[in-house]
Amino acid sequence: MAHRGPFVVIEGLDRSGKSTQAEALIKRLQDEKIPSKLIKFPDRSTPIGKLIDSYLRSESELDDHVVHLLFSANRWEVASSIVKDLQAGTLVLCDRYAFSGIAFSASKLKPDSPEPPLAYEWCRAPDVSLPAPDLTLFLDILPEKAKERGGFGEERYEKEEVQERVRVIFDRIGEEVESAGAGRWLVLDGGLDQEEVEKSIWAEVKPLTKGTTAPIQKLWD
Ligand code: FDM
Ligand code: MG
Repeated sequence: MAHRGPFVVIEGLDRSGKSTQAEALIKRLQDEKIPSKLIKFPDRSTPIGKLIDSYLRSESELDDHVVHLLFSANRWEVASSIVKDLQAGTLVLCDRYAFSGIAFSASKLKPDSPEPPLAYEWCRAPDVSLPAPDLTLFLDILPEKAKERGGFGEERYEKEEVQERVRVIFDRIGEEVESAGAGRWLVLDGGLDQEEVEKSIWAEVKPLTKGTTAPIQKLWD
């Protein structure tokens, strides 16, 4: 049976170092001549991504349900190309995925109501059956520490109390990923020095680079 490429996701709070680590990892993979590709969600370049971008910059308002479904649609736009790349033997590295989708939407509150506007299960539903990652690296950081890093506070969700709630939901997601048996969820300390985080990520990813014959799983199925 032919080997396919592994699907690796990096998740975490804003300013946890995801994008820095994703770039360092893709460079390492390319140096090692391992076929690999970096993608990112939201992909702000597509027509759907442009609606998301304007919402995140607070240049437009959208109903919470609507923006959640746009984030999911933004993944479905490229779902089949992820599968194609994996089947061609390419390692696909993804900076944020459906887990951010659940964590940020399900953490929302409304000032005038005790009930969150979007239930956890409702948030999970639109991403059911997307290709499931083989490994998710969750860069854990305390929101108070993330806040001290540059740029925090520019976009809609970059507030300490939002990030606190998001972090709690990410914990729940991690447990569910592990118990569903669809891929590993690994928590890494994103508060450590960049080089240390790079080392621990490489230790996890290197063994996957030989590819796998395991079928691509589907998220939450
Ligand atoms: N975000 C990201 C969501 O709310 N839902 C999603 O499905 C995804 C992928 O968008 F605050 C949030 C998380 C973050 C914001 O992400 C923009 P980047 O990584 O800063 O571009
Ligand atoms: Mg951001």
